[in-house]
Parts: sequence; structure tokens; C-alpha cells
Amino acid sequence: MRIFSGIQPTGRKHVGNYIGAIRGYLEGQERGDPAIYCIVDLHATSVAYDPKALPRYVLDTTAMLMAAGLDPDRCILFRQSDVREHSELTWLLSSVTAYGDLQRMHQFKDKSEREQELVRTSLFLYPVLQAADILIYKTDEVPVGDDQRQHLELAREIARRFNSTYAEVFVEPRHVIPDVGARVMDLQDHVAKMSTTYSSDSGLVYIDDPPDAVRRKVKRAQTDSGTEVVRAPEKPGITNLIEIMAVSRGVEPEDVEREFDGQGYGAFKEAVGEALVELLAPVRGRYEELRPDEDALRETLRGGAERARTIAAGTMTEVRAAMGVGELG
Ligand code: AQP
Repeated sequence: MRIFSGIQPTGRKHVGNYIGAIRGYLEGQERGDPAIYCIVDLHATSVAYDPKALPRYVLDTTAMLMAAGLDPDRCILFRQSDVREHSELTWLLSSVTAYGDLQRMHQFKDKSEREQELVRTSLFLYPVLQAADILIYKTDEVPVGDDQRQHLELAREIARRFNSTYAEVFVEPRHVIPDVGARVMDLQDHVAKMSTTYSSDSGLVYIDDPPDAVRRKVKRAQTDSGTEVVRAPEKPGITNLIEIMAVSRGVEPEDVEREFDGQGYGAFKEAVGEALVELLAPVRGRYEELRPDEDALRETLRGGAERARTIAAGTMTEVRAAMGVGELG
């Protein structure tokens, strides 16, 4: 079972990333043969960014993933740009990607509208690079949050079109989206997902927020009318907090509803804050230990890239032969 997922080096990661995706990485680490996790710095260049800060953000994200429990001895953890085969495959896959499909991508529509100066072609091609990341490892499973559903469907379509046009090289990957916490919502705006790009500071909880900030943000989270702690379409705020609580404690949402039946929003929010602090505080502690040793982090990424490259290079030999590009053999 090959497992792959990518995560952006956007500096600090939030609870949505943790609950929606990183939890799945940890679970995948136990089953993957191998489990491959990639810090996608090339994706970060598809919107305005700071080139001087980017290498630092990659190290932040590396330390954060390791603090959350990824173990480079049990998975492959590497930086995308260190394995150049991803870029080469992006170009080749763009020849089996329909322009119209890329135009339909929600993320491109949302992010291109917000770019102030330049809508980069790389933002448009983002899903093709993502497909290359996944397909180059002949991935079976991709743990992701719900927002990546459309991109994953496109990756499957690209694999199918390549295989039927050239040769059976790629595996059609399955997304693995958690039942609870697949879309953690912004604490202040319940129609929006918790997001690095769009959420305000009070709308998201960072994994490394100090405990007091976590408690404060949850306490001030927008709730809905009524007093009952139950999941319902007209109670998006409480539903979100119930899911966060369930995941933080490792129980079912029904258990949370039963426990807080009749207790009101105030007591419930306080308990959610505490549960999140309990979940995040150890991760924050480990992050503070790991982050200062930049040589060790770089060494981890170098080792991971070497192992990833071996697999990626093998796939590229097949792709080039199938497409008739480059010298054969
Ligand atoms: N709110 C969320 N709920 C559940 N899962 C989420 N993910 C992201 N937001 C939520 C999942 O986290 C993984 C990594 O995402 P990313 O590398 O795209 O992270 P990012 O760009 O730093 O931040 P956001 O907030 O994910 O993205 P933007 O800024 O674009 O809104 C993915 O598997 C994702 O599904």
C-alpha cells in the first residue's frame, strides 16, 4: 500500500490541517509501504510569496510534522523541489490534462480572484503539479481534507487518460478523507473552512498557539442560536466545535453530544478549549525542541529526498519511454 500526501510550507499550520490531514499521515505511517510525505515548496510559488522566508517555512513545517509524530525512519519525508522529477512530470502530464478541467477548479477560481498583482500560470497548473506529486509514486491512497476532493478527482482523470493514451504506467489514487473533521470551519465564519489564506487570526487555531490563545479563540468562537449542544444544519458553529472536541478526545461526536446534553454553550466551549490544549500542547512542546536544530531538519529532508528520488526516477523512465521523449534505454 503506497501512501502519499503533500502539505504547503505556509509557516504555521492550523488545527484544520492537523485534524483533516496530519492525523491521516500518522495513521498512514503505520500502513504505508512506504508512506511518503512531501513539503510542497513549488506549490508555494504559485501565489505571491517571500523567497527569503520560504526555506525557513519548509523547516518550520518539517519540524511541525515531526512534532506531530511523523518519524523519518518509518516514512519518507522530503521537500518537493529536491526531487526534480516532479517538475518534469508536471510538463508531461499537462499534455493529458484538459484545459477545460483546470478552468473548473474551485481553488483556482477562489485564489486567482484574490491575487492583487499577478495571476500566475503556476496557480492554474497547480492541480497538474499535485497530480505529478501523487502519480510519480504510483500512490494508492492520499490522506487529505475535504477541500482537496476536486483536485484528487482530476489526478485520477489524468492517470486514466495517460494510461489509455500511452501505456499503463500510473495507478489511480484513492483519496482518504476522514469521516469527522474533514472540513474544520473558521471559528468566526461558519460558511468558510479554516484557512491559512482567508481566516483571520481569531478564526483559526494554530497548532503552536500558546494554551491561553487556544482557550481564548475557542471561547470567542461564534455560536448559533439556542442552547443545545447537538449537530444540526442550523447550528454550524456548534457542529464544528463538536467535531473538534470528538477528534481531540478520540471519541465519537455522539459521545460529546451525550456528555454535554443540557450544559449550555459556555461550559461546552470551555471544555472544547481544554481538549484542544491537551491535544496540541505536547505537539507544541516537541516542536520547540526540534525546530532549533536546523542541521538535523535539513539532514532529514536530504535523506527523504534521496529515497523519494529512487522511486520517482524509476517512474520517469517508464513515462519517457511511453511518451517517446528522450533517449530510450
Ligand atoms: N479547514 C480544514 N479542514 C480540514 N482539512 C483541511 N486542510 C486544509 N484546511 C483544512 C487539509 O490540510 C492539508 C494541507 O493543506 P495545505 O497544504 O493546502 O495547507 P495551507 O495551504 O497551508 O492552508 P490551507 O488553509 O489548507 O489552505 P488555503 O490557504 O489554501 O485555504 C490538505 O490535505 C488539506 O485538505
